[in-house]
Amino acid sequence: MLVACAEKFTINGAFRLENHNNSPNCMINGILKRYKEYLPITGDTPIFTIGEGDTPLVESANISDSIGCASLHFKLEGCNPTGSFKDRGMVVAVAKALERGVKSIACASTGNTSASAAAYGAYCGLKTTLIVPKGNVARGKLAQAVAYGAHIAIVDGSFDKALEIARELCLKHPIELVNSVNPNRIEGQKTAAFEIVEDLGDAPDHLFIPVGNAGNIVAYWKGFVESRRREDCNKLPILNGYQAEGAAPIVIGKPVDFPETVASAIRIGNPASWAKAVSARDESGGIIDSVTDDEILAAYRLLASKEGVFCEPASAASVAGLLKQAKSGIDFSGKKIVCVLTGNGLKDPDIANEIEPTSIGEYAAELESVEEALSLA
Ligand code: AN7
Repeated sequence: MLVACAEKFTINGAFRLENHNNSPNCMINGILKRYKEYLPITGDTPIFTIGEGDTPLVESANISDSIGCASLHFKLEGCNPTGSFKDRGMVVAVAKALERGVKSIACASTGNTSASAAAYGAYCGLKTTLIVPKGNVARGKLAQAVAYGAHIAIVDGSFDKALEIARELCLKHPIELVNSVNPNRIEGQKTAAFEIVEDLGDAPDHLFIPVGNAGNIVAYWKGFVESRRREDCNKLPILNGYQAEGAAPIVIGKPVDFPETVASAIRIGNPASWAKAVSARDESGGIIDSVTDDEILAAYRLLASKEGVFCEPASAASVAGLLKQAKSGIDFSGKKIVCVLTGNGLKDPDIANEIEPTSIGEYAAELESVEEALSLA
C-alpha cells in the first residue's frame, strides 16, 4: 500500500513538503487531509501524514459488565504511528511551523510528546530538540526519540522545569515550541472527539480521560463542542479527568513540587492547561479526580488480560477512574461511556515486566516437555 510519497522542494527559500497520497489504494488520509476544513489550514499549509488518526474505537468485552452501562468503548490512541495521541496535534503543529519556514522544533516532555516531535521532525527534515526530565521517561519513549535522530537534553529536574526551559529556549531562538501550549497541537488533538462522534453516531454520555499537562482534555472538549455546533451530535459528554494521586495538582488545587507516580507520562506538578481544563470540566458538568498507583496498575493489568488492550500506565488512569466511580455506587445504567487510552503499553517495558505471568517456564525443546508444561501429558 502506498501511504505517502514525500516530495521536498523550496519556494522562496522556505522548506516545503507535499504528499501525493491520492493513490486509489491509499487507505490513510491523515488528520490534515481528512479534517482540513476544521483545522487552521491555508492554501500554503503543507499536507502530509505519517498515518496519524483514524484510531479504533473498540467495544469492551468484559469490563463493561461490572460497570452496568449501556456500552463501554476504548479509544485506542496507542495505534497512532508513534504509539500515542500526541501525533494528532504534532502533525498540525509541524505543518503550521513548516508553513512559516521554521527549520527547528523543540519540546519538553515526559516522553510521548518528544517521541512524536522527533518522528515528525525526522519526516520533515527539521532539527528536533527534546528536553526531558532525568529518570522520568519510560524506556520505549526514549528509544524512539534516539532512533528518530532527535537532539536530546536530559535535565536534572521535573517535567515542569523542563517545560520552563523549553519555553525560554524557543523565545530566545528561532525554534518552534511544539508542546500543547502551542494552539495548533490542541487543534489536531480535537479530531479524536470528531472520530468518536462519527463512530458512535453521537457523543458518549461520559468520557474518561487521563490528565497530565491537561492539553488533551481541553482538546477533546473543543472537539465535542465543535461537533455539537455543527449538529454532528445531539449532546455533549460529561468529562471525567483523572490524575495520579501523587501528581494531582488540579485535584488538590495547588501545584505539586515533587510529583510522583508509576504513570511517568502524567508525572506533572503544574499543568500548562490547568485553567482551561477546569473550564472544560465545569462546562461539561464533570469532574477531575485522582486514582492511586495501585488503582492505575490494576486497571492496566485488567485491560490487558480481560480486554486484549495493552496500554501504558498513564492511559489506564481513565479506566481506573471509571472503576472507582462504579465501585462508589454511581449508576451508569443506560449510559454510553468512552475511555481514552492515550498510549501503547510497549512504551514502558519496565512496568510491563513487573506483571506476574499467568504461566511461564523454560522446558526442553520437545513436545513431551511442552505438554507437561501445559498439564496435557
Ligand atoms: C500516555 O509527553 O505530557 O493531559 O510530555 O503521554 O494532554 O498532558 C504526556 C502526557 C496522558 C496526559 N497519557 O495528557 C508528554 C506528556 C499519556 C501521555 C497524558 C500524556 P495531557
